[in-house]
Amino acid sequence: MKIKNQDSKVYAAIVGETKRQQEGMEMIASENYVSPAVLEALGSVFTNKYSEGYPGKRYYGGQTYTDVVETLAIERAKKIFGAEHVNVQPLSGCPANMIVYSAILKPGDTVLGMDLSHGGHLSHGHPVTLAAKIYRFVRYKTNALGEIDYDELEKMAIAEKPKLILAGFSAYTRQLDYQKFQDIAKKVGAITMFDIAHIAGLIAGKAIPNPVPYFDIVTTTTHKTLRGPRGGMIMCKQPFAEAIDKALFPGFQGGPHMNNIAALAVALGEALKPSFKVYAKQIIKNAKVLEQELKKYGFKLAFGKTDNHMVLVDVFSSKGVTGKEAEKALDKIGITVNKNMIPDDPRKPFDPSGIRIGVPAITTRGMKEKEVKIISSWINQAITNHTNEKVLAKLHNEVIKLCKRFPLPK
Ligand code: DSN
Repeated sequence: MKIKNQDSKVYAAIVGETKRQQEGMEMIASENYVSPAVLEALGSVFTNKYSEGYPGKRYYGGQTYTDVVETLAIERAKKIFGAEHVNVQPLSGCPANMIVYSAILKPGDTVLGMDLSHGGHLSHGHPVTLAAKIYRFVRYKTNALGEIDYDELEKMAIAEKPKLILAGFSAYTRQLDYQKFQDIAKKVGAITMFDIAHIAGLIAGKAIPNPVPYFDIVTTTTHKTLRGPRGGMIMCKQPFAEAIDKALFPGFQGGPHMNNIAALAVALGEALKPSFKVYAKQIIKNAKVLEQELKKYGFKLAFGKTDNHMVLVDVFSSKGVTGKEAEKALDKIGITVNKNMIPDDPRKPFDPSGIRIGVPAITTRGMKEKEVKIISSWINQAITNHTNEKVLAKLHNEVIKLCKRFPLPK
């Protein structure tokens, strides 16, 4: 590495982070490990290039090869998701969502989006966001069975007359009824949008049904289950294409990050391979085992169960341990998760009742049901002994040993 001689401080941080990732278990549901090919593309000379505009219609010269990689990314995404139109330039998920809002809404327009504590996402209209200052978001929730309350959603749609009905989540663990969203939107004349950031890889690997045919617009990040570089993507039906492309550039962003787009093309190439289907299906199997094992240890899960890659565990009512304490205990044994609100959480966001645990990254390392059972037992032991440093140190050694048997992608 050239950095070693040039900048010892950054080099040391890279070495440290590499060791942390190798010896620790990444169970933050939105994280993953990219392949060396994706990393190479990210570190390629494409980072040097400005390419405002779109393939064949750029504002600067020298676009022979940027057009190649952007077109490859678009065509591969279309093939994977069956999308009519794809824009691969959003810098990440929040900008992608904001670009869509600005393309189809006027200030003050109403949007129905999922409540954050019920698994939604900040960018779906949480009051602290810029989007919520511009548009009028009304939030829907899940019912006692952990399902989206579609009857309530329909009533809200009729009462609120939204311009946009937004599906999507960052901590919700159940399969959505795509048809119901479409039917409700049709009834009130709303546009439909689904932010599939968390489940894009499960859809690409055909482990869960593809929502792209059902929704007018679909946004995603590219670095979660899809296992690509950090970035975003917007897919839409043809009638929305021009407005969305213009809303992105010149409306919202400047030059696209072409090294990310090259890396995305590589990742989408990987997602087209049969091995990605095996990966996506294994994620679902691993999450199911995690769900069953944690229930066996007496943990209550928000939404009752999981149909995707993660679980949301109510550690506070299950074990009297807060989300913050559980996150810290797991950190000490080398398992990284995040504290998370549960539906209508009586506690505060900085120390909520829950933790969110996901399996995409450990599945990339090749861990299967057998390992997930062991990991579940360690999670239980760490949380129930969260003040016992001796137990935590012993568990940490076990985690390191297992991680060494399942190295990061080479
Ligand atoms: N931060 C991502 C997540 O963890 O779900 C979503 O933006």
